[in-house]
Amino acid sequence: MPELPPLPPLGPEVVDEFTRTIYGRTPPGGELAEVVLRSREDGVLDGTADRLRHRATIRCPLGTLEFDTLLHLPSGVAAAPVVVILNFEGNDETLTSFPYRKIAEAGYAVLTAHYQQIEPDDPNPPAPGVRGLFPAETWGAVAAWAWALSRLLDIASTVDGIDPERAVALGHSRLGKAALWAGVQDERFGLTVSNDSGCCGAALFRHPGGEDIEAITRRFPHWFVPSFAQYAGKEDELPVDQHQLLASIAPRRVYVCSAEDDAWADPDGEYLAVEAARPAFGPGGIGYHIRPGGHALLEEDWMKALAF
Ligand code: GTR
Repeated sequence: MPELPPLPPLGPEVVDEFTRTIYGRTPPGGELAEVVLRSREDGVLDGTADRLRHRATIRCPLGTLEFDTLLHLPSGVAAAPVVVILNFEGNDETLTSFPYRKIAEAGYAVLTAHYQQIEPDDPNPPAPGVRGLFPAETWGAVAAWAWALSRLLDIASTVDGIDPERAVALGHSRLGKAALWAGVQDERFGLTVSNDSGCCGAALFRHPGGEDIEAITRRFPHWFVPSFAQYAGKEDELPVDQHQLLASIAPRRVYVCSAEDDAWADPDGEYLAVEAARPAFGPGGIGYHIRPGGHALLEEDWMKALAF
């Protein structure tokens, strides 16, 4: 493996380099205009949680963005810490894929929205997403999803029963990349969790294995700034590497989850990034697990991350 860029000095310059080279600049603005309660069911999941659905409106410079959220609050908790997470298949699909009952029993609230209601995952989207609501900006879709995690926290902050001072940004795979970028930029997140986030997430570019810049920019050009593709096959010329991304979140906490059979996300490269970033954190500031199995966000990942 080629030598990694040095960990120090960290600071705004390193984050600027990630902005310029990979993710693009997130524009200022985008204000929460309205959060309308659509439904509320108390005592679901055998009385462990209350389930609320909202419709949120965000006012952006060139128009408004509307999307639906699904919230689970742990029953009987006055001010619960909250996990914000985008989902892949729609809010209702999380009712069967997220371990909501266990999460509620652990005392956490979860607020989720469907990622493609924010920004389509398509190099030639049929309709523009939130990026079309800001003038002349160059952010990629990963940055738009990261922006959405911050908006989810804005929404959570308006709801009784949540302690917005204890907020977790969590994401799986491409949305794990977004969670890390949200964690770097939004200091309200006390914990950032990436699950199987791989290339442009927690995995080192300079560690060979799994997805590389050529593959990711060919298949997903819309995720990043267009100029990132110039680094295809030139990983060791990148001015940054992902241990610096993790370290940029310090002193706030980070937890990285890998899976043994998820070679495309390069679990070894994720582990090495965590170890290289560790000196930037205080004791217990960064954690890692690897579990058997493949590319998925499983109950074990949720519960180990929340226990951390
Ligand atoms: C893959 C992509 C990865 C990862 C994954 C996912 O196709 O190559 O970077 O993001 O999708 O999001 O499941």
